Amino acid sequence: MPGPSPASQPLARLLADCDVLRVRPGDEDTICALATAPGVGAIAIVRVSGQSAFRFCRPIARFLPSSIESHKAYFGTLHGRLGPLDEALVTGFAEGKSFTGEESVEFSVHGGTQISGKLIEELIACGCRLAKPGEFTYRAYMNDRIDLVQAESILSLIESRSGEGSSNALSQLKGELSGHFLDIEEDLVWMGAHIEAGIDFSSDGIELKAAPELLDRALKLEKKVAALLATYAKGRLLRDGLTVALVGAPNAGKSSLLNAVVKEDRAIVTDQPGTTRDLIEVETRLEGTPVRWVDTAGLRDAVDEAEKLGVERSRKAIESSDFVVVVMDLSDPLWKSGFQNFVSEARRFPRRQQWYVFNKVDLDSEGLGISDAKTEASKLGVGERVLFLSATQGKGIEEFQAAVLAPLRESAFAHGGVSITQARHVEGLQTILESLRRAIELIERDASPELMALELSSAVHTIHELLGKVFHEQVIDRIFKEFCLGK
Ligand SMILES: Nc1nc2c(ncn2[C@@H]2O[C@H](COP(=O)(O)OP(=O)(O)OP(=O)(O)O)[C@@H](O)[C@H]2O)c(=O)[nH]1
Ligand SMILES: [Mg+2]
Repeated sequence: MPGPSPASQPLARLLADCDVLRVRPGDEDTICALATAPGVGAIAIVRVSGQSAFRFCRPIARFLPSSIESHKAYFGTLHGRLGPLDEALVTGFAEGKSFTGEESVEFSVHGGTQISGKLIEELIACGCRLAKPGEFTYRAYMNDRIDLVQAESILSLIESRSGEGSSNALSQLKGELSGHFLDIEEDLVWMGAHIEAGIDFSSDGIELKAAPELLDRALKLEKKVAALLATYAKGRLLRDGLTVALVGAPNAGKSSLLNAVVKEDRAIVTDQPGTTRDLIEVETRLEGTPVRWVDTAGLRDAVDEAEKLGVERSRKAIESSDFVVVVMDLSDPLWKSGFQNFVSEARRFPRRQQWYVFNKVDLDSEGLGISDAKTEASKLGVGERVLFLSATQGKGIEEFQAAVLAPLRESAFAHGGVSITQARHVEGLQTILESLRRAIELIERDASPELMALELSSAVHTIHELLGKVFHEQVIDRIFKEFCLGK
């Protein structure tokens, strides 16, 4: 049966519900798993965690002393039921001093799958259970070593594909993002408590004392939440990298531009319009950020079926990219009408970054075309988004790449350095923002304080879910199943 809606619970009850984590079947087992990538390598690490970790490891690592010192590595020969297994370094971690918070052991054995596989079999024979994906991190969360946001950051750190992405994940792991969420929680609880305490049941009905102070705090919080939400655009780019679609009319030089950027002849270039039929994707790194360049078929009324399908794919590539680079041929006498069409079409994608690139400037020896194009761009309101280059002569390529990266550096994205990267955080912050806006409207209208209290309780419940302060089984399962085994 569904429980009562959070909005119907008073604040005090919501706060009391925090940190009540439910122990589930299997949570008290001692678990083991390979922590390093399977396959050939110099060493492999097998992890064990749980209340019987030391006891279950002893029959295998007989050289361990009777009192194991935490964080100390012991060297010796491991034994299985059928004889010696390997020479290994074994490190013990006392309860409360390990990543999971439980008694833990790490075996560093020789690499390859054989030895670590046999060691895991022996550990299971001694009473351990094979860990589920993410179960070590799950236990760290359950034992209050990290909150849910930090747990997610571990996954981001492992999966991060850029230097900036991993530093962002590390900031999250160190608790920077949780700190922002805790600030939001503090503001919401402060407001909720003030509303509940300030409800004055006077003879004229219910009214609220200290409303101006409350409104001021609510407006400041609204800005804070909106600013944090705005960091998602950058956070996602840091995590996944960016996709840049090169589009435009046939023969404009899209494939030539792709080849110039990736410094390789990856796409066929000819002077025949309609050369590229299919999408050509090449990945590079710009200042550590992965960038996927997608060369597309020239947009025109296709002359045959293959080209028609290619043009459809070009349109799909526009929809799914982060950046659209419209390539135009400055030497084409008809560039102006093409430019106007592209700008008006781009208005359909207001959120996406657009660049208008005029290629073949080497053919514009007197620079008349450039000055014409600049005037036209200002008229169309895209003067800031125009670039001039020559793909075949390599002129303006570096400036072009810098322009593509510019939004990543824009200070509008900055929020105390850390960005949100998870869709779950976006959903949660949006819900909070909506509740907050409704509460602000209620305060401004001098409406019933009870309604305000309901909105704020609902927002407090959401921030608790974000931080994992309330146990939400499905959310927790969804997060940890993304992890690899042994993490
Ligand atoms: N002079 C000059 N010619 C260029 C430049 N860039 C491309 N070209 C020429 O323009 C022609 C078309 O180039 P592509 O790169 O194939 O053009 P595209 O936009 O990919 O064309 P489609 O695949 O047909 O849509 C080729 O003959 C290129 O050599 C440039 O910067 N200067
Ligand atoms: Mg092409």
